[in-house]
Amino acid sequence: NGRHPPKSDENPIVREDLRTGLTAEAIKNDILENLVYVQARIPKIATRNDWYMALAYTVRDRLLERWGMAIESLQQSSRAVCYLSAEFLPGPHLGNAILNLGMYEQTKEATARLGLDLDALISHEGEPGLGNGELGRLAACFLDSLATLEIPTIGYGIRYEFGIFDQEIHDGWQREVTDKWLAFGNPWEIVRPEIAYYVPLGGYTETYYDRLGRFRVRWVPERVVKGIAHDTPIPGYHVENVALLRLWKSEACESFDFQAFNEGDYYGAVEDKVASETISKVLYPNDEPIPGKELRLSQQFFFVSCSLQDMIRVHRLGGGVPATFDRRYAVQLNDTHPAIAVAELMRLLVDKQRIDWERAWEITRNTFSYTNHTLLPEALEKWPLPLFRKVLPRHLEIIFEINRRFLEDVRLTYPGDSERLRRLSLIEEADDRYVRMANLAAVGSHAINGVAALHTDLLKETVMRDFYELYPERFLNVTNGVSPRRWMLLCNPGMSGLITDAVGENWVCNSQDSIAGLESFADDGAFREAWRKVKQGNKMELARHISERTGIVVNPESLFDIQVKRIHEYKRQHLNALHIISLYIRLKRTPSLDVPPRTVIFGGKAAPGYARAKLIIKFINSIADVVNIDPDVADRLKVVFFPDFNVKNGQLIYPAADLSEQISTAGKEASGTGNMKFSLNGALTIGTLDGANVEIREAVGPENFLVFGLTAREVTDLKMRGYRPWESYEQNEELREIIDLVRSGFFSRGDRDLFEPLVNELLSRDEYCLLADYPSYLEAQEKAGKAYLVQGQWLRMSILNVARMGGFSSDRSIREYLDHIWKVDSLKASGSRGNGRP
Ligand code: OAK
Repeated sequence: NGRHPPKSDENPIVREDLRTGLTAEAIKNDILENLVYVQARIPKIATRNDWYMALAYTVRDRLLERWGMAIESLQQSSRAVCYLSAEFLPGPHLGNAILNLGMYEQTKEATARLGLDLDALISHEGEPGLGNGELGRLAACFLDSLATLEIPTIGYGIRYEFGIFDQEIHDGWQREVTDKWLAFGNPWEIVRPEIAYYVPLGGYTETYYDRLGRFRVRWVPERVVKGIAHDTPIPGYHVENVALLRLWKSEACESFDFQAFNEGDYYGAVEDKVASETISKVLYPNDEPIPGKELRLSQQFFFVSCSLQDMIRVHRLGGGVPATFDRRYAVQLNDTHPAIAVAELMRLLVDKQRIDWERAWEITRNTFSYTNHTLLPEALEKWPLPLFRKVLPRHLEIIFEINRRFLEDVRLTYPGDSERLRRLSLIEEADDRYVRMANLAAVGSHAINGVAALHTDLLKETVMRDFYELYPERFLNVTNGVSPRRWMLLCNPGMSGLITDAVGENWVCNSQDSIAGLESFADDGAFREAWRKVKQGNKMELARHISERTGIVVNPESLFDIQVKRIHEYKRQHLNALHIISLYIRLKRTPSLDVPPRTVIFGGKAAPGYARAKLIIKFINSIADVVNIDPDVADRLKVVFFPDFNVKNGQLIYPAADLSEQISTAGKEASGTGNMKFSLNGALTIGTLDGANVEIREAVGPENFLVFGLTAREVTDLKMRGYRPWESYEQNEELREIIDLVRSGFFSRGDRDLFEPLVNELLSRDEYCLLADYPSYLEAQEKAGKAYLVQGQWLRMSILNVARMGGFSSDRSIREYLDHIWKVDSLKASGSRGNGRP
């Protein structure tokens, strides 16, 4: 359109210098043009949202220049990574894109010339909340790393119209408010009505003989919906590559049923349209599976089918044939939500492409690999057979056939071991029958990984033990990681600047080696002072937001003790709450107590149907109500529940933390990635030996990590012996006092019943062993308080944490996936191994 004059004659989209070729003046002009021609506003009456949109389109234009190149390389590359995930949590795009494109300074100048504040425009953006928690956020960090490492990548998922709910707090309780992320339009996506696929659902199957006289099966669906591609470019850092995030929106095949319309049944005619659009309407807000929800199964199949059909089409465009599908694609199943892909690819290859079963199965197994993200037994997905048959009759037949062949092999390996056969079967045969999605994923994948060393070990010992014994070579660990771009460079510019001054800018992409250079500054007084100032600034900024959002005034000099994550009993926010009560009582009793002032901050959403998690939020807020107005502890203890924890708020919270609470019952948290974000931003961790905490502690050094609590094995042993939590209550005076205080109604305006469900669970069962871990948690907290009082030492530990966290970059995780699972080469690498068999 002539707005971006080509810099090169041969290729109009190649720039001489991607990082500096974007002058402030050019950017300014583009913003103005977009304001007028896209946003239809003149500067005089433009709102902040108008300017934000104009700037967003300006930045997106620069991304789209890279888009064409990325598509081309996708088609030309020998093998591409496809990341199938029901959830993606990319966070706000604008700041990240500006940073990754290397155009921050020019954009700052351009907006200044227009009388605008760039940082205000960046903070104006909301976020696509298309995920519940860490599983979706991990997917987003992985796309960032894949783009940065210049790997041809497509992330496939669902374009939910309503993402995770917004959380409000009223009278201490969580209230869910509908997410409106699309209300003002989404400048980052490109709708592609021409890239659409039909997805059959329901109905029945029938057999027939084809023209060659071969016996075949045909699926006669009850209805067919259409999936339409919505594309978002995900830029790599200072490279020309972008990863492609392709999300599917469901629509009716025909907007109207014209026959019904002509018969005068207007509402009947639009019914199908409404039903079809329902599929991508809303994200299920649970971080555990939702048993028996037909819509959820339809969502999973819908996005998987669109994605596989899309891969086949792109492969064909590049001259490929279905029989070489596995050489073109490495497809990762992000937990079992997309595991139906195993049966769907078989259907597409066998029923549609007429490839024989054995060959199709080989292709399928070469294509897929599966990541497990939880050991919680209640979180393992299984579908009641009647429901499964109703939605996916053909897939059930295919799963039966996969299972028949699989169990035949198992029988040969373990003759007479019918118990094992029962456990390995893809079908659970109890009173009711279920399809086991983890078993389907395991059988249909060539690699199975856990997300932290401990988690992978436990996976092999517990939920996947039989599969591990059967296929030991398929199992490996890939510890999670986080993007140092978003989780340091973008969210913590002050600290990033210090690091760059100290070790150069390589740490942003090559974390492990470069950032380690920071160690030698840990004893440097001037550096420590600069570090302290940065942290202090971050804390003041968070304090400002806390006061705006909650009205609570906190002391930025106090120790910021933070726990942000989904609210769940196994994550034990209520253990943290018990510690607050103990500190409160101690301070009241002994005003001279030598502890630093503390601000305990919580954030996180509870699943709307998880009553006990919602009660934990109320519990925290009730404690806050009492503590925060008590003059006896004023300025020494404050409690804050920061509402609506999401990526954007996280970017504000992690950089301001002194102490990171990672206190799950050992063996329950698969990995954690929040733990990494905190430590990377200079917080010390107080944590159990759970998930990636174990590896973080090893990396930063045990002397720079506050460990406490039972180990995973000790938890199992304790339960085996018979755990009697009430004995802890009886034996520990302080614990008794705390629990009695809660029971007395002290935190609930005299209401003795309000927290009864929490207290009762702790005293009678205590599934997550809070009382067992309580004494050692308290001890570790005391240690943290003491350590904080010796400021120089604390700063030293903080610097060492950052210096030693380089290995937790998602770039490292992705390199491991590439080398050990996907066997995909970077676009910049010469030569190729992707043509070989995976
Ligand atoms: C959600 C639904 C089903 C199964 C797992 C999850 C999930 O979010 N798991 C989380 O995955 C993260 C990324 O690997 C881990 O860091 C968390 O520990 C784990 O709970």
